[in-house]
Amino acid sequence: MTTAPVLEGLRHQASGKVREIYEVDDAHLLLVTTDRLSAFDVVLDDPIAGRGTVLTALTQFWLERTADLVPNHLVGWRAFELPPGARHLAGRAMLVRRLDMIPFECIARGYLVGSGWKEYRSGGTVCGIPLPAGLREADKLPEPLFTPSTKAITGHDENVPESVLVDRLGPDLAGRLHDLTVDVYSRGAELAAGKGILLADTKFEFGMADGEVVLADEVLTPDSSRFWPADQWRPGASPPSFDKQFVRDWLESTGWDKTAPAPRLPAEVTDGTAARYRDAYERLSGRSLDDWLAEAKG
Ligand code: PZK
Repeated sequence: MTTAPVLEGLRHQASGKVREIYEVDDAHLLLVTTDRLSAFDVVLDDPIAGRGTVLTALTQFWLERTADLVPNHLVGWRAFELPPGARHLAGRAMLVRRLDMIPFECIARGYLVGSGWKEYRSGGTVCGIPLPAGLREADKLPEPLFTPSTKAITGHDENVPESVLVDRLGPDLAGRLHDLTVDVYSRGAELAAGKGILLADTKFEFGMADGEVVLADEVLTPDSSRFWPADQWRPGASPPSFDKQFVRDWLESTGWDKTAPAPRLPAEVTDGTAARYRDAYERLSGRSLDDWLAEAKG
């Protein structure tokens, strides 16, 4: 547990595991992503150099490539667009529109994995949605599923049937969230597949502004999604995570009991992980991270 940095002229509002939010004015917030990484639900002491920049660059990339599908909260990310007290954070800070957040996580699943695979194996459904028989672990689903969840009071999120969204938000808004979730995921998954990366599933957050649904938060990053290297995907086994597998495998090899603090990571593990994050951005965007960062810093 650490304290969020003091930024001149900005009031700290909230901390996520590896991110911070500050208030800019009535209509804007600043989201800052750190270089820290969590594994097995523990935030590690050793930063992964450039990780905050990759998560920010990926979000900026995807928001630009989905802006024709849905308006989004991003207002600025280049130094000159940020409040003066945050310009030194250019590359891992985003100025965003302050929204009324919709209190559901909008999840799209394109592949049968994790808790979805377990539920399918026991009863042929995923989040209560019936699927064809005979699917294997990590199989591509016939169509992406919309499987919303809600923040449970204690820690982890709780899946809810789509009917709960219909009851709480009304059929029009619930239907719009379903369609946007599937459409933005499908756009991302198709582009990524062409670059050798499978997006197995992802989580979106939406908010409202002026009566309009707006895409918020981070978008199609390895923290909000499962990224798989396409060449290591084969149905019948769970593919390794593109980014965290290297850290998880090393931590497992130490015999660590998964309670904080985690063991300190050797340089080859932090450096190898940093290289994987950078590679994910560069493969997806076709742009060097240094080039993007130079534009951010101005
Ligand atoms: C908002 N979070 C999650 C993100 C954290 C927590 N555009 C917005 N308007 C209003 N609220 C939010 C957003 C966005 N995005 C997002 N919580 C509130 C979150 C980053 C760091 F500590």
